[in-house]
Amino acid sequence: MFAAAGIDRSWADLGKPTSFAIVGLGGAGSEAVRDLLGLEIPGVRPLAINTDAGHLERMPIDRRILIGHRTFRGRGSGGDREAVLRSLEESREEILRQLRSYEVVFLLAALGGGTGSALLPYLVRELRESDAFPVPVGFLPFQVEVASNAGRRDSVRAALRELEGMGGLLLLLANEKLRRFESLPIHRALAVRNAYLHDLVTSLVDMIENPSQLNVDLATVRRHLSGSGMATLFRGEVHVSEVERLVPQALRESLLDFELGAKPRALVHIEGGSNLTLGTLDRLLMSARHHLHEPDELLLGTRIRPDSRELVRLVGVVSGIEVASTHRLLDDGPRPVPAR
Ligand SMILES: Nc1nc2c(ncn2[C@@H]2O[C@H](COP(=O)(O)OP(=O)(O)OP(=O)(O)O)[C@@H](O)[C@H]2O)c(=O)[nH]1
Ligand SMILES: [Mg+2]
Repeated sequence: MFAAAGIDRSWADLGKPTSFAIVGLGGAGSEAVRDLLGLEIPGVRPLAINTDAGHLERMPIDRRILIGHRTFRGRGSGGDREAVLRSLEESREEILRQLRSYEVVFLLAALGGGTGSALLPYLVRELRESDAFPVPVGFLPFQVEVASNAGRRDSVRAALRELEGMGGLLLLLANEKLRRFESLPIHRALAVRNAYLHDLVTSLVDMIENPSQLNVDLATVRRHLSGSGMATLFRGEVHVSEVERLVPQALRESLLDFELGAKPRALVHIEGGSNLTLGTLDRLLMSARHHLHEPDELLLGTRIRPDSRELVRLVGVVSGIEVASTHRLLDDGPRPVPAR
């Protein structure tokens, strides 16, 4: 019957698991991918792309792509986003040959440098034109970095303009929000951000690969997220008796300053122990709807894990947001000295 319809592959072939890749772009993006490897992301292929050969060399990742070597001689772009964009044509085929074989491609980049901030919008556009579904995550630099380096602000502004102009999903995390952990060593503070990334990746893989009682598949997740626009992550964990606290707490602790817009959308993945009841799930969902201002669309995935015991964990993507973090970062130039 399939052959008659022009499909010559077997059912088994068509039912193959979804292929996932997580790709670090530039220095910070690649470092984030390396850190995620230590947290385990089974079923997801890690890759790194950079203009900086030395940095790539140090990445314990099999698939590494050096780009722009004629222009930068393997030395990194030194924040020159425009030069990276110009050099991309020489590497385009190689990058796309490697990336187009995956169905879902997480792309991680800091927006304040040259390489990651040029690659992120470029690859989102290219992958959307193929069959792949890109999930872009941009890190906004610390306020102090931007205040002391106008080039970083220009890179962030240009990358955001391109990404926003294209529409579709863009997840943002602000480094500045890590300042509440300022007494921690830097790598421990970054580990907080990486925990968000890890939960994003593992919960989307789980939703797509292991449909739960509530049936969610790749097409549904893709359709939902593709219509999302600017978005961020929230995550948290509470005792089963306190599920009403979970969503407001997770939203308060998110790594971006934002306001919910008029039409928020959300994707929520919930994990609980075998005693997670319909009543608890219902209370959690009512609370989510309330704190997310009755979103137009709320896509839900659930997973029962006996080892969760009395804990309920949640990972969410909220979109349709007004991002205060970017306004603050891009508009706050040096303050004029008040006249005496
Ligand atoms: N090194 C590092 N920098 C981070 C991390 N997260 C965010 N950043 C920020 O990343 C920005 C610098 O971007 P990089 O990723 O180093 O730049 P790049 O994309 O490699 O671009 P060029 O080196 O300029 O070509 C700075 O604003 C850092 O604050 C991280 O985990 N590690
Ligand atoms: Mg670099």
